[in-house]
Amino acid sequence: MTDIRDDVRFDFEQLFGYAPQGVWSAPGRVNLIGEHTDYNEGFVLPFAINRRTVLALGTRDDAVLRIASSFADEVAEIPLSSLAPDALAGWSAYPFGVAWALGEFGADLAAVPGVDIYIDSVVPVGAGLSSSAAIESAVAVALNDVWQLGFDRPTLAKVGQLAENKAVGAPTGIMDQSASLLGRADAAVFLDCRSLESELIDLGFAAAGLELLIIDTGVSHDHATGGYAERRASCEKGAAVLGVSSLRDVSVDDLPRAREMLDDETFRRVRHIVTENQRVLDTVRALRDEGPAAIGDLLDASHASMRDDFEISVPELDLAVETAQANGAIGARMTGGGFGGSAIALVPSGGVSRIQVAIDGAFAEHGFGQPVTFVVAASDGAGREN
Ligand code: GAF
Repeated sequence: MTDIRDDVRFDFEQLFGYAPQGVWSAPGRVNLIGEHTDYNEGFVLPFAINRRTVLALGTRDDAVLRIASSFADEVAEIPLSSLAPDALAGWSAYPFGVAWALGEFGADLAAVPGVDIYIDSVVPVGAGLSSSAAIESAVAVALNDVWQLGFDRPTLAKVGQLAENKAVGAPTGIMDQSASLLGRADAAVFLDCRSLESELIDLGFAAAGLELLIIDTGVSHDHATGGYAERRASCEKGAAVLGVSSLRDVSVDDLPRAREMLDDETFRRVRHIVTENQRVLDTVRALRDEGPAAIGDLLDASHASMRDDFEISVPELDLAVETAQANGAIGARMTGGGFGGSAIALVPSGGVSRIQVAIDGAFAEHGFGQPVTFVVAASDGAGREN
């Protein structure tokens, strides 16, 4: 089997006609718990996964950016001086958007050389595993290195988020880029999305005889349109009516009063965020004090809250979760922004194939498309490969 790092070097040289200066990579992420809490200044607990986006980069002697990839036919090209959110479209808006956003954070784009970049990826697209954040983070660390910008990782996460918000047009939070940049093997990133302080929490899955199974339903989603932005707007409305700057400032004890002040739908959106923040804190405590076998009920409760209160699940995700729970998973939930994508199940090591078979059977019985199931491990965040 060839190594993707050798492949991108080879493909870069074939396409651009010279050897790249180096190879960088960044992982996708899975969120263990803490959904839609990031843009409410709450808590999240994602981890970087062992599926990476890899790029080769070479500097040019002019001020032009050229980007090619294994997943698009054309070579996209733009002068550094023309970078602006409105000038970007299609998949190249992700990498070009990062270059633009570095400028917004203070990089002098008039003083840096142009670059050629070739990108390849084994992060599944549309699966809710942040293939987009993986591209943004790989490009951010690579440009930060070759342009010698000296930004720290929390700042690079904000750069990636700005690219996604303004160049791609998806009103997403800071979680995905943070996981891709701050992740470590066998650990989750416990991030306070208000202070942006983070801490690595040991997962200990292997020592506990557990595996984290991803069930990609194949139902694709898009956070630049529709439901994601609507949920964000509901949260902002709830915070405004309750007189707080963000739902981070609402506690579980405040919920009875919130019920009296809010319409039913907004109340349920708020209740999801408030209880989900508490579940993240409880999950961190359980991981520290008792180990991962103790977090199953929290995962299950998170799914129920997303299905019933936040209403971002779909029948395929509910079926994946219920089937995993009924076939030996100690906990399961949909993960990511919702409206499609993947579910996760925390499963005893010997029980993975039983759950896979049960899920395949259940999906076939319901006439749903065949899901893709695979185990992921917590891995290191973005960095230079060679
Ligand atoms: C998507 C977004 F990009 C994240 O910022 C986060 O809001 C997540 O959905 C839901 O938790 O992945």
